[in-house]
Amino acid sequence: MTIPGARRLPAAFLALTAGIASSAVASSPATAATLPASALPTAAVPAATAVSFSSVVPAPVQASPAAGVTHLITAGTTIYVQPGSAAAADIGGYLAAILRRSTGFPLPVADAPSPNPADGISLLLSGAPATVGTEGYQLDIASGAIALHANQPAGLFAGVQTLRQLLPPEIESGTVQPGPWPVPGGQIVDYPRFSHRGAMLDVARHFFPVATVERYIDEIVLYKVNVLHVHLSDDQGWRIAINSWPNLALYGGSTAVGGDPGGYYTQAEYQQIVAYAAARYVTIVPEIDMPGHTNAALASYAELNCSGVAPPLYTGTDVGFSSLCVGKELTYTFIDQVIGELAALTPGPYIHIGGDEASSTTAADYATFINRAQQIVAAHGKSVIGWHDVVNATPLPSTVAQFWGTTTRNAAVAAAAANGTKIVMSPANHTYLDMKYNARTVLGQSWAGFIDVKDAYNWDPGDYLAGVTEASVLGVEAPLWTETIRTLADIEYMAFPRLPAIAELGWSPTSTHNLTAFKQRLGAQGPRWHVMGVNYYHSRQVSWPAGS
Ligand code: TNX
Repeated sequence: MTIPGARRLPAAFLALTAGIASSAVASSPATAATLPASALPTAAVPAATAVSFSSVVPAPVQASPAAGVTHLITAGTTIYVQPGSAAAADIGGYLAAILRRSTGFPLPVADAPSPNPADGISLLLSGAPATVGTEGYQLDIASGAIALHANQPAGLFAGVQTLRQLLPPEIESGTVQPGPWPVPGGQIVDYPRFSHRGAMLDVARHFFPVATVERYIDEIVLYKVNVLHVHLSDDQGWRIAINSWPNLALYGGSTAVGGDPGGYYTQAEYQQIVAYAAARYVTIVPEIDMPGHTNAALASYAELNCSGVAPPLYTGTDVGFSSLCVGKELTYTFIDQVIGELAALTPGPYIHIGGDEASSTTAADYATFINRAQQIVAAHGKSVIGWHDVVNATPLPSTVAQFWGTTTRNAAVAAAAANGTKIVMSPANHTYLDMKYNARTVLGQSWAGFIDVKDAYNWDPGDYLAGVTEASVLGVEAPLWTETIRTLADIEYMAFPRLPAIAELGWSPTSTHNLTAFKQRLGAQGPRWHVMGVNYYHSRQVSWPAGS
């Protein structure tokens, strides 16, 4: 599909993916001590080349720049990590892999010699204030050393993303760049507002290979997104191999919207995605949509249909016509086996059971079905997330409802929240990445309206739905449905620059909310996406720097 105004993808396109190093504290052969003097920096770098603290997305809780102070990453820089922590060593390896590609420096990863190293970049699991919690961090940048302190590895990983954004955009290059590599001095103390900061990718309407999902994970973690919800089944395709029901993937996965090629993940491939995500502090939430959105399953097994007759495979984009047979006991055996296999492959706490748009199921049947599905998920040791329609059943205390409406009032959701149900906020008119930016956008749909940057950013997840207070909100999620989305370039075009807006709403405190400042922060990402080969939409609502 041709996208007007879209960037062509530079050669660095596929070179982006930085590997997480193995847990060994890897040391590259050349250390600062063994480098020739000529490899060490000689000239002072003008501070003006350093990025500003006000360019970081999501906006940090507290950022105190130190005027005139700059730290220079050089060929002599060592990345120190918390001794005895395999996780810290892995994060050190991850940071080193990103920085080595563009700097060409050896950047050895070594155990920190003391709790306060006087040089290098230290990733330490000590010295962070308790207030930053499990995902927050404190970043201190002085001319002599950079120290990142966190209470947990997730906080180090988040802090590393901030550090990346404080380096010049060329740091994201897949090839060696001339530098220099200044980091602005000062202190950042930072932690998230919400624990659930999600993106969703629909791999059912169109299938995307493992490499595309991994690339998307690499892109979203830059904005501290920590959940990837994968919509694994729908009317148009079933995308995960289930050993006890093999035709689901083999037949139900064989096509896609418009008759495009299908595909599915083997269980090993799904586990590869889960592991790739976990190494980047992202929890995978797998979704098997039910009882509606099930034509691919119904086409694969005649016995799942109330009529006993399998419908043909479906490649259109209508919704709401299919349903599992609520009155058949086999339906629950089916769900039990599918969820059992999926739960065994999924370390995260949630299984998403969809539950949306079950328009060909009566209200009573819907409640019966969802209540049984909840019990089945619980029996496999997981909690349910469902689209907010599930509040029309009887949510278990652990069930989370994902709001996808377009209004600020929903009595049933408000009542569930008052009753203890936690809510993930995905209002379609603000967070749906498949909505067009405007009438000229070729990709996407417009049933929930056009969504440009201002629409994605200007709402408050903690004070949006009448009767749903911040305490009931688990977080936010930006879904990308893929009826019209066929390639990685399409995914990127719809996600950027809107996904970082949703990510900021999930992370940053309301005190930092400011559209004018956000347009500048977001604009600063443009040169990074250019270097990374991310195919982003040049929204006119963003203050892009010249040349991005
Ligand atoms: C509604 S949101 C759907 C999806 C479609 C999407 C297209 C939701 C829970 N269901 O099935 O893909 O709209 O924007």
